[in-house]
Amino acid sequence: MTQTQEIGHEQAALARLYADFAAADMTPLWTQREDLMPMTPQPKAVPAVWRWSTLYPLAERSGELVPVGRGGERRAIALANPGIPGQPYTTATLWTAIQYLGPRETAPAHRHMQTAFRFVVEGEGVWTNVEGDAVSMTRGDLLLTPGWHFHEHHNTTEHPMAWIDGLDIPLVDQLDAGFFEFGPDELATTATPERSQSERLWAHPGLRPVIEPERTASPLMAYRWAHTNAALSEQLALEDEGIRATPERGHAAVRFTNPLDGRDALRTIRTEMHRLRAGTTTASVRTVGSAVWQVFDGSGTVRIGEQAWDVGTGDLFAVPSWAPVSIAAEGGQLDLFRFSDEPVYRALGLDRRYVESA
Ligand code: 1HN
Repeated sequence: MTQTQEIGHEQAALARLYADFAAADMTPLWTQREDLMPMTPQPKAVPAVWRWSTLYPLAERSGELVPVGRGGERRAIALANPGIPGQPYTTATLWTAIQYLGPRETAPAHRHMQTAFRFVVEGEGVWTNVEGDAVSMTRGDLLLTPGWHFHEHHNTTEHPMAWIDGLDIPLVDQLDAGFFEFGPDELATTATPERSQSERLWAHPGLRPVIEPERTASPLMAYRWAHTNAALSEQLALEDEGIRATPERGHAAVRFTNPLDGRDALRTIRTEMHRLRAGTTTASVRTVGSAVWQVFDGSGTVRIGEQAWDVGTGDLFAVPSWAPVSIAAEGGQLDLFRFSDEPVYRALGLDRRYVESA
């Protein structure tokens, strides 16, 4: 055989080998290594911004055209990352939606393994009943719905209300861990108390009731703006007094926690509120795992990777895994709500963080 004939022979044998791999449902690593084990995270989700001025009118139109009720369950419209086409996912692990409830409307009871929260940038008048406990929703409040808790929503007023939902739907989908159950068709309660039972029992600073709770999820269903605002203001005031209080200069931050153990308020989702003094620019930080931010008050510029956006009250942005993010408060003080999947990465030993030097 000539050398050329030998090479031809080997190529034909290789082609047969690959064909036989495919026929046997096998894939060799050497053709795939960079997809399977990239040098750094390669998220499909891309940095993206959604404007409140776009979201709200579309939610309002849904309110006029689309009823809310059994089956669909919620008038929630997901923020779908353009890097993950065909899926209603904001990042690889997080689902974010604007939900709209018209005057006197009700969203029926159900429960699911997916963990959820609501965050309110404007409006009031809806109560979310969590396991039969009526929890009011007003601007700046964070309301929890831990996994497998029955919940329903109820607008008791003559005006509509919209808010943001965050859930770990993509994560639970990947893990094939989803269970769902419908609840009763009638409201568990039509009560409209100022304070939920959960707050009356659990929202006293540094004090926990001595009874043993029934669950390990946070027993506190509402984190009120008055407390969040005071905590942030005090951090900046203490910083002015020369006391160590903030994660970086001009940047106050609090994390919402489970009063049972001081860990994240939700098992799979980290929730935080950040306040930047006017003129402050944060360090550029990369974290493994993804996050979604919503501007609560003020305006500024967010840089994610190579791109920059001007953002204002109500605007949301998605930060994919390992994308560097930096936020600048331009004009006045800037308040932002942030949620992420960090507790999951932490629990699995996959967490990593890198602060780029200025
Ligand atoms: C859900 O239960 C809510 O309770 C919001 O408000 C969004 C998306 C998918 C499945 C269940 C809510 C949801 C959801």
